[in-house]
Amino acid sequence: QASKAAVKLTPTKEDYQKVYNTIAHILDEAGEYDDGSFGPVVVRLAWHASGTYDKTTGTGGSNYATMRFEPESLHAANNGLHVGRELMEKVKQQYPWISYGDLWTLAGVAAIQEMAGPKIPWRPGRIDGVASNVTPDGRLPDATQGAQHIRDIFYRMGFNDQEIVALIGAHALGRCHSDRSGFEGPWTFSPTTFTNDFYKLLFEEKWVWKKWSGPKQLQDKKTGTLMMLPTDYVLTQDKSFKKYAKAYADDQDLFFKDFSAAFAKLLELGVPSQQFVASEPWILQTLEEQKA
Ligand code: CCH
Repeated sequence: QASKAAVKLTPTKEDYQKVYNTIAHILDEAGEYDDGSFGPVVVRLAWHASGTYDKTTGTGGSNYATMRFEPESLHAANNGLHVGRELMEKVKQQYPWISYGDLWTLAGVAAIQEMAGPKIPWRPGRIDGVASNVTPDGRLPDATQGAQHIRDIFYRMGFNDQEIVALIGAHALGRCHSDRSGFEGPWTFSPTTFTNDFYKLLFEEKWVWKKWSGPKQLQDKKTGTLMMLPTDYVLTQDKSFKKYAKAYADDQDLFFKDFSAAFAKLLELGVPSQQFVASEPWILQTLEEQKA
């Protein structure tokens, strides 16, 4: 008879729900960190792990979790994401069978859902790569640029204008840190709750250039406490982007539906479909739903 330890079973949806739950609890144990949640930085980790995808060469994306390796871990765009990676290391120790790509993307899903966002369909199947799989610098967007740059970057991943605008709405969450990106401040008054406030504020507030020695960014004229990146502001200036941004400002349900679809797509970029364990993505439950 085989000893218990030798029996290796394929993890089930219930096993991944357990990992989700562990992540959800850790996101909340942030104490004085930022606005009291690790949720936003973990969403950013999932996005930067996935957003390196290049559809022409099929390289990049979340499959190999290459941000673990230098030089990708040191790319300026990834400044500060060691916070998220180190948090996830604790989860990895508890569930050594999960791949880093699955862990980081699942953490992004848990963070969105626990911060009152939409359900994000997700399934496991990413495998760990090696250092030679790292992606070149420059695949993630540069906040100082304009509409052409945003399109170049996101079209390379296979997204259209509507999906681009929906994805950037994640800036309802979190904040910029001058010691990470050079930019400073939050986009909304509720940076740990997923809302369509990013778009609402873009249109409702008057935005003026911040007078400071840091990189060019906008601030709301009324309070001076909120910020927009040049690339965020472009969503109100470019005709095609503006159409979608306005629609999301007016309709939170539409934003939730479109964000969910685009974010789920982002998290699967570059993962060969035969690697997926389940033929359809799963919907995992929030901690709150499991209480009921
Ligand atoms: Fe972003 N983002 N992002 N972003 N981002 C920053 C922070 C967050 C750009 C630039 C920046 C997406 C798209 C873009 C988050 C999610 C997403 C920062 C500040 C910059 C700069 C980093 C710092 O200083 O800590 C640009 C440019 C684009 C596209 O044009 C997309 C897409 C997503 C997810 C779907 C989240 C969340 C944060 C907050 C992180 C935190 O630590 O609070």
